[in-house]
Amino acid sequence: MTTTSDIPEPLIAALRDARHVCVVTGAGVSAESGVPTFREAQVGLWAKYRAEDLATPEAFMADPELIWRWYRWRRDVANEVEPNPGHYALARLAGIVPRLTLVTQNVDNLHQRAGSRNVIEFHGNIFVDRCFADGTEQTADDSLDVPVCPDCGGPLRPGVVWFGEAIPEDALNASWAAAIDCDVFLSVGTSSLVYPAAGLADVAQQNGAVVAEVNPNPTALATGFDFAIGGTSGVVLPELVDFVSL
Ligand code: BV8
Repeated sequence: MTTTSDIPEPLIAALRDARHVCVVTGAGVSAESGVPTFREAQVGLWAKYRAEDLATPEAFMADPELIWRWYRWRRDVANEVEPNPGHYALARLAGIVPRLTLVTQNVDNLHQRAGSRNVIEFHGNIFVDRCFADGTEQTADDSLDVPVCPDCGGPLRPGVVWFGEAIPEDALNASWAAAIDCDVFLSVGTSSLVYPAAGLADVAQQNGAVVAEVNPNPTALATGFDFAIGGTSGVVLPELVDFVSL
């Protein structure tokens, strides 16, 4: 069987036989929708900042107005784009394999808009607002530069997980359990630099799963995986799902 994306036949066979498939996605899955990846140089006003330096509680406390401007810009970007064939392929795969667990590091809601259900949002969701003090979900008054919590009067923050913050317990536990239980683990569109998300592939491999990466730029972890497919998710995933569905 020849494929334009060089998808190895043993991987397709493993997916066809799989009882449980776990997929972890990163910013690369949204790249073909037009959302800049997390570590790509930022554009325009944000070109002079590194995302890692802005996505921290320290940055928010130092300049909440700047951080709200950054997240509102990212919300606008996410709202202006559409899911791409890679997102839709993963939603389709969920209807083909007996069980699929989709864990995303992305905060842009594109998997959900493509029809994926029960998405585990490992790093939260950019469209959720939370009280900075106690993390309760609130509704921001977007007319304010820094929206305030109706309960405590303190600042609200975007409902994402910043560097140095713990992953939401339910998301961490569910992802960990899926990595342990799955037969095939797909790491798609992530640089595998951020932990604990990047550690899930190893958990899967230690528990006997077949592990494959889909990324046009092989990551440092890829050499330890069973397969590394050097292509974009918008091209590879639809083809992979077509072959699995045959
Ligand atoms: C934690 C949400 C502990 C926000 C994000 C010092 C102090 C504290 C912690 C640490 C520390 N040193 C290290 C750590 C751990 C730290 C970490 O891993 N740092 C790294 C940088 C070394 N991790 C944490 O802090 C985590 N928490 O450890 O807590 C703890 C425990 C208990 C109590 C308290 C604390 C929390 C990390 C979460 C950070 N938040 N996002 C926001 O979005 O604003 S992470 C951020 O990186 C995004 O979520 C992003 O998804 C994620 C990973 O990046 P990628 O998705 O991989 O994106 P990237 O741009 O890097 O790569 C894109 C890839 O796609 C590339 O490989 C590219 O080749 C590929 N690609 C491009 N186009 C395509 C494509 N692939 C396919 N198709 C294409 N078309």
